[in-house]
Parts: sequence; C-alpha cells; structure tokens
Amino acid sequence: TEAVPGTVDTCPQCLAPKAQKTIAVLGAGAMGSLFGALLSSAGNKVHLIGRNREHLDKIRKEGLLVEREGECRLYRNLQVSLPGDPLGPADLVLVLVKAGDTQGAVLENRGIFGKGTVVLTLQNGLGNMEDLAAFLPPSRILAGTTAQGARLAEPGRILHGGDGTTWIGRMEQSEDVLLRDTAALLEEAGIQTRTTGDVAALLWDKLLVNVGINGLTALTRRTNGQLLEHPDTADLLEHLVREGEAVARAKGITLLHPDPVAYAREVCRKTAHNRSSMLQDVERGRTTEIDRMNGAVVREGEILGIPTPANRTITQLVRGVMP
Ligand code: KPL
Repeated sequence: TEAVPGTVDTCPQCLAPKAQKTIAVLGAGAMGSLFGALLSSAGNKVHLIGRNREHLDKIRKEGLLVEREGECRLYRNLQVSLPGDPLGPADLVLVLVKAGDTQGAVLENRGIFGKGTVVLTLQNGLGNMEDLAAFLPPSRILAGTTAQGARLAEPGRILHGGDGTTWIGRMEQSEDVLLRDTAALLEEAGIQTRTTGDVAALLWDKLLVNVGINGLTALTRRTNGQLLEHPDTADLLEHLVREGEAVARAKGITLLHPDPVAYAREVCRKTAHNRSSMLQDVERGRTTEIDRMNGAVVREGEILGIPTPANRTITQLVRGVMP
C-alpha cells in the first residue's frame, strides 16, 4: 500500500506506534503548526492549541498540508483544541504564542501542565522564560530559538521555507537530562537541534537580529532583503543593532556572533523575500512584539545606564502604528 506522508510510523513487530510522547503546542500559528506536524509524524500524540478556528477546523477535517519546494505532505494525526478545552497533562509543552501572551495562555490552559511536564519556549524576544517561571517550576523550563521558516499560506496550509537549526538551552535550575531528552525528541522528528549551556547568549543573539529587522520592516513595509537595498534603512538597522550590542555586552553576554550587525545583515540576505513576523502583525492589525524586542533593549539599557535612542524611537513609532 502507498504510504501516506505524515502518518504515524509503527513498530514492525507489534504494529504499535513508536515511542509516543504527549505534546501540547500552545500557539497554532505557522511555526506551532509546523513543529506539531513534524512531531506528530515521529509518532507522538500532538495537540495543537490555538485561536484560529478556521485553521483548526481545516486541520481537524482534512489534516494539515505542509508545502516545501513544491512537495506537499499531509499530516493527519494532529489533534486540535481551542484555548481552555479540557486536556490532560502533556510530557512536553511547546510554547509558541506571541511574546506577551504567554502568561494568559498558561493560565487558560492549566490542565496541560503536570508535575513531570517539560516546557520549551521558542518564542521571539526577551522575558518569555521569566513569564513561564511566574507560574511553573523553573526546573522544568527550557528556552531556545529556531531558524525554521514557516508561513501560513491559508487555513490548513503551511509553507515550510527551510530547515534552519533549532537551538535550545535550560533555565539555571533545570536538569541537563531534560535538555538532552528534549533535543533528542526534536531530532527524531527531523528538526535539526543543538543544545547550549548559555541560553542568555542564544536569546540575545536572536534578539539583536529581531531588533534590527522587525520594527524597521513593520514601519517601512519592506521585506527583510529590501532593508539593505535602501541606505536609510540599512543605516538604521546598524544603529539599532549596535545599541542592542552595547547593552548585551554591558550585561556580560558573550554573543554567539561576535559581529551582530554582520549577522543581522546575513539574516536579511538569507531571508530576503520574507515579510518579518512584525510586518505580518501590522498588516493583519495584530499586536506586535515590539515591547519584547526593541522595548526590552531600552529597558535593559536604562537599568545599565546605556543610551538607546534609536530603539526608543522605533518602539514608540511601532506602538503608534499598532500597539
Ligand atoms: O525572526 C524573524 C521574524 O520575522 O520574526 C526574522 C529572523 C527577522 C525572519 O523574518
């Protein structure tokens, strides 16, 4: 019989599904749906929890279609739920709601967090681990960044832009074994994953890219690549990142990319046709993550006495366009 891509692999001896973990994905946007699909195809029981009813209905009725370089895969094993639906504790909760919505999402979905649940945030910006730790044991919290590319083309259909590395690390108090097991779980699902002992460096490295790109693309409606083609935005990008770099260094962060401006430019080139997540938020009339990106640089700079005028201005401008 023809294999249906995305269905559960079975053990050849007993025909039982392989190593099933229960995974809840909080946030069924493009990235949450992609991770959910990949994890489900490795035999895990995945629950996608989101607010986009049309998207969830489509997945419930027809499955999730993931397109990559002209090839389509249909993932039929995803369970879908609305926030607050009664669900039991998961082995892993993957947090991919918008930064700033984390605490509300945790409170609304308390049932998915049990004693043994590991919680992994792959959200953009600063403050997500701390938001989780306000309600959950820090010893179970992991955080990371992902360079996977995903875009919601229409309800039930995701465009998978490429397989960038996913890096994960742990909060100070959490055990190393949780990190290794979680990395193995992601790897088994075909998600290229690395671990690090310095989660702050990881988060600041990605933050400085977002600080340079996201607000500027949202205000100018330019794609990531177009930022470099125009001297005005190319110059502003450099200013924003350099201010963030000064704050990171004053905090004692050892950035993974020693020249964060060069790195932000490289990301612009590699994702030249992308409309950044913040540009998409503004276009759809949604709240942006500016407070967790440039706004976070301003707040940290204030604490350390580092001036951040460009980041302050862009935060105020984006708030003016879309709070
Ligand atoms: O993370 C991103 C985002 O859009 O939020 C970048 C890296 C800028 C890619 O678009």
